[in-house]
Amino acid sequence: TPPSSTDQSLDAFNGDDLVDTILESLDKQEGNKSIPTFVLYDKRGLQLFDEITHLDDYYLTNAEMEILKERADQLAARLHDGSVIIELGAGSLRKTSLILDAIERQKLKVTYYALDLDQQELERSLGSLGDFTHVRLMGLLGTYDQGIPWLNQQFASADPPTHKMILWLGSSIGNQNRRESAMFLHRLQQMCLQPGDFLLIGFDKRKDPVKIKTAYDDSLGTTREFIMNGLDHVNVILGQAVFDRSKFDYDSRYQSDLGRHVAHYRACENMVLTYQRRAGDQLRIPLHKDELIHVEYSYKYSDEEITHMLNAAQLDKAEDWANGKTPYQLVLAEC
Ligand code: AVJ
Repeated sequence: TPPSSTDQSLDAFNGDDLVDTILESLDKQEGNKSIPTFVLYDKRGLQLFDEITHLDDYYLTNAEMEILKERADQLAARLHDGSVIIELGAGSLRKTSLILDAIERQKLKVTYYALDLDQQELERSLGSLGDFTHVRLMGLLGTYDQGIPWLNQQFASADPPTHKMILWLGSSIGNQNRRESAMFLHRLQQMCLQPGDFLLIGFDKRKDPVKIKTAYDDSLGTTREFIMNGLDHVNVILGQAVFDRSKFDYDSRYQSDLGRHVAHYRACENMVLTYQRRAGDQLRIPLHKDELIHVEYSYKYSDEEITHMLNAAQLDKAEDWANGKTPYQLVLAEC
């Protein structure tokens, strides 16, 4: 089955929206400057992230894959003919293939939608999955905010309602703060899920701070390159060389009290970022030496925080699958 990519959701994706979003998040006082996390995921960013998932230091992917290997059959048994799987931020699909293989073994007619940000990467990863007879593969290009309403519309009028399972793996839930993630899960349910639908969520758990810090500042420097590439992507989006990468460094910190890793760009010297507006005027953003620009959070969860998250999002826990070796948790939640 050739993957079919929809481009309905492309519209807002390269336009002035993104430019404004980036400029607004930068044009703040010292301490409040940020760059939206999605800039990390252009074509090169997706490739670098895939490299990260193969690193020993980045324990998350292996921990999740070990659980999935063990539980894929149980997971597939929760689906039936006509069920739809939607993966938010599908990536390389290495771990997803464990699930799809199990569905194929159980001969279930299931449609799988992979939502991600780069068309070529999406096509390449879907193409690498091999042939399925029962599972149908679909690519969906865009952000969550674009893909989710589109999917919702696709299935809105289905009667009986289409049975759905949403995959939110790889600790993607950690990229927003705890309140935002709870709100996102709640909204997701309200928008496109019915009672009996499932959400599979991968939580990285709190653990030895050194292990976490090493995962986000690996010895090969792949994470550093992944983060720094975000500045190149910002320049592409802005259409101007606003950032000189050589004047910035990657600042990686694990805040164990808050249970989160924080990624910043650190200015190596005093400078003024300048953006030439179409109207003719210039936006000038001065930076001090050592000033930080936030780009990414990676929140870690304790058992209590997982329970709290599910309660706040009004989800029931159907399964709770742990990895004994490396604290990591897959939760199958039911609406
Ligand atoms: C893909 C968002 C789960 O936060 O662990 C990896 C991204 N950033 N190394 C994470 C990431 C730095 C990753 N997520």
